[in-house]
Amino acid sequence: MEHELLYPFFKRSEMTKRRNFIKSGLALGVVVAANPLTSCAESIEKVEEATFLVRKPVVLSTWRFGIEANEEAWKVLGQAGAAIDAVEQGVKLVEADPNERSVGYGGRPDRDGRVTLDACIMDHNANIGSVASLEHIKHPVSVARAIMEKTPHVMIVGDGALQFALEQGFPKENLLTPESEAEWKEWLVNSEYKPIANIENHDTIGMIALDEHGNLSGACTTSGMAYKMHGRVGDSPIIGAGLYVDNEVGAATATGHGEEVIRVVGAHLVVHLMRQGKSPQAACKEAVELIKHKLELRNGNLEETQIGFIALNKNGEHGAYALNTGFNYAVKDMDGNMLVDAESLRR
Ligand code: SD4
Repeated sequence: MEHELLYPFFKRSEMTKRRNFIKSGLALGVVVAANPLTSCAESIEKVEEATFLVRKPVVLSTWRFGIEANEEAWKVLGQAGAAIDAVEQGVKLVEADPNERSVGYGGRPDRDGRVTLDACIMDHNANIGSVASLEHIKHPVSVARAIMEKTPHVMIVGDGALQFALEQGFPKENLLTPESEAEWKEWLVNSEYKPIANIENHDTIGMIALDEHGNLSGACTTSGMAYKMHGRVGDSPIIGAGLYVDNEVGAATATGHGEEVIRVVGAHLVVHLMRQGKSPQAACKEAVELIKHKLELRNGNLEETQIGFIALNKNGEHGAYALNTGFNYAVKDMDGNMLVDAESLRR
């Protein structure tokens, strides 16, 4: 397992805080990297000596479907592959699954019956690519990556995104499955727009990973809010809102009501708070608190709004936080793959 001395950007006092975080992480069942030949206590002793144990590789994904997506990403990470490849492969699994009705193929359509997809990707060099309101393409995350790697731009939307995807050889497909179409027709009867987060306990997939080389990357992909207005774009394809990666600090991604996440530039805020020395968990919590505060100022409906953040830092420490109960995320490292219930501000 990997041990590495880190980080110039943490001051000594922050190191102590982080040491305590690692200890409390142990109490919560979060496993700290340890040489198989040393005990946990010895590992902590090393931490006492201000040596930080980097736990890598590690991958985190939003929601329950993150378990399978993490396994897919691990096929790359476990072979010493790059985080950017891992996150793309991981989320593609969910994009292709017609039974996941909030991402990719089989995603719930907008109110006009059109499946429009949003996705973005970001690597350790701050290379970024993004698509919004893309129709007929099963893997928007790969189109986002192609934008990142093959164009001078970072974001292409709607018809332009479709045109680019077709030029790149992505097949044009019908993404509206009979099941999603039937649900949409049922919705049309009342046409009442009531976005519900935590639908069947899964939603947008955001994935962030730290690879064996110590590089961070992330991806985020969704069909967005069901029955949204045609052309509506949420936070998921917006770098800084739905996803952000700073290879010197950490990475974060969001799920839930995109409008609220955009308002506070959520994922960037979480990473910024980690840069200031906050643990991933504390950073996610503070971002959620700000969203709650802004909602209260506008008399927003706290009960019906869900927001969830997950975050990972360069040490491989992770955390999450949600506005309302019900959000969970999957974490995979060399010790296993587990679903963690996120803490929330509201019960
Ligand atoms: C959006 N954040 O389009 C996405 C969807 C989502 O819970 O995650 N909903 O706003």
